[in-house]
Amino acid sequence: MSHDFPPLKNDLLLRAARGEQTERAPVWVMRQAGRYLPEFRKLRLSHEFFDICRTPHLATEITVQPIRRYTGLVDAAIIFSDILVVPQAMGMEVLMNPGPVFTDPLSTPADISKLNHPVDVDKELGYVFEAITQTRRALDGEVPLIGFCGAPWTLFAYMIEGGSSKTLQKAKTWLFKYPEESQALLMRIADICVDFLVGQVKAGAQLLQVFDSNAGDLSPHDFTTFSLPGLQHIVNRVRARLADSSLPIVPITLFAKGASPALAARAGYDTVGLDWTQDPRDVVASGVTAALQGNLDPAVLYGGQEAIEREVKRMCSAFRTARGGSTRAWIANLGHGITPGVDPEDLRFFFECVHKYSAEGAAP
Ligand code: 1CP
Repeated sequence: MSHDFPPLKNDLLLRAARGEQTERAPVWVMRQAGRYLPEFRKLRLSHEFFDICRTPHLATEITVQPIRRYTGLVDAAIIFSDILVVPQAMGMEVLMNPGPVFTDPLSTPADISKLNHPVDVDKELGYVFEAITQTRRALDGEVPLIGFCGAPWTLFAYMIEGGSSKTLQKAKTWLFKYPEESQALLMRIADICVDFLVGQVKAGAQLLQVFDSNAGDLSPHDFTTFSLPGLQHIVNRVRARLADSSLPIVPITLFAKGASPALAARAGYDTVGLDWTQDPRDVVASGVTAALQGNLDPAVLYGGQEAIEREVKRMCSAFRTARGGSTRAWIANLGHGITPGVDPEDLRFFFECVHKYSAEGAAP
């Protein structure tokens, strides 16, 4: 590889993702570069959301904000971007005001012909690759950098709904009314995700995460029929392409929110992310052997420090019991993204509690 990045000083995340025993659980939180941070809100006042994503030095600055604030406490950075940059690369216009809005969502399969095909990922998403490379330099090896993308089903749902939706009625209509066209579009998105993730590793990403945030809206049968094939395609093709290009075969995490972890595990990712409705003891008992990530209810961060300490202790004990007494192969995190109203000092306390209660030899 042509990059010459500073050596990594903290590899807890990568070791846990590979299933190893670590001195304590590595910890980061989804959406850690975001609205709960005053330094983010300040920069956001003068810049549109997607302008920040498209401006590598701004994306770098925001990515490192939580690393700077929580030096020595947080064990990973995640590149500042959004899952919706993929639909943009496919030719769709997406605004953020304040949630995502597509100006011209797909309404019937005839609209698929309006999408860019094929998508030149280097050209359309090169700004993400540049941001990753700049961020790797800025991090100076303090912590590994995570790259990510949205899962085909979650992106498909946004492209049809035109924004966030409680019921996903339009997207599900497609699955049941146009199953073949839906599957073809899902696989087209999956192929773009493959190029995008491989490009992120080439640019310097050290672990990848796929967000299937809408997975829980599908029945187990429909998740298996419509979401799982794209997820499997992504992990298999990314690993093969990395090997063919002599790039590092980085660990890959699947966060399929709301899906059964045993089903999600069938996709074959190194790590399976859990939301807070799942108990790690049940997950391991159901035969899942992948590393696990999660899973504190993000709302606990509103409960004050006594609640945070009590719930982190409970979480550590659950993951430790799940693995027969060790915190092997566990990446501590919330069960979904951190929300805008959290006090950054309470997040600091969360990190400190994870360090204390996940340590080898800590009281069970
Ligand atoms: O106005 C603002 O500043 C927007 C807030 C914001 C932020 C900080 C959005 C809008 N996206 C992001 C960044 C973001 N999005 C990251 C960056 C890095 C980090 O984690 O620190 C990541 C990984 C995402 C991923 C993302 N975007 C997902 C998957 C994860 C999840 O939370 O389920 C989804 C569904 C989106 C869509 C999206 N982007 C933004 C909004 C408001 C939404 C709708 C869904 C939502 O409200 O969470």
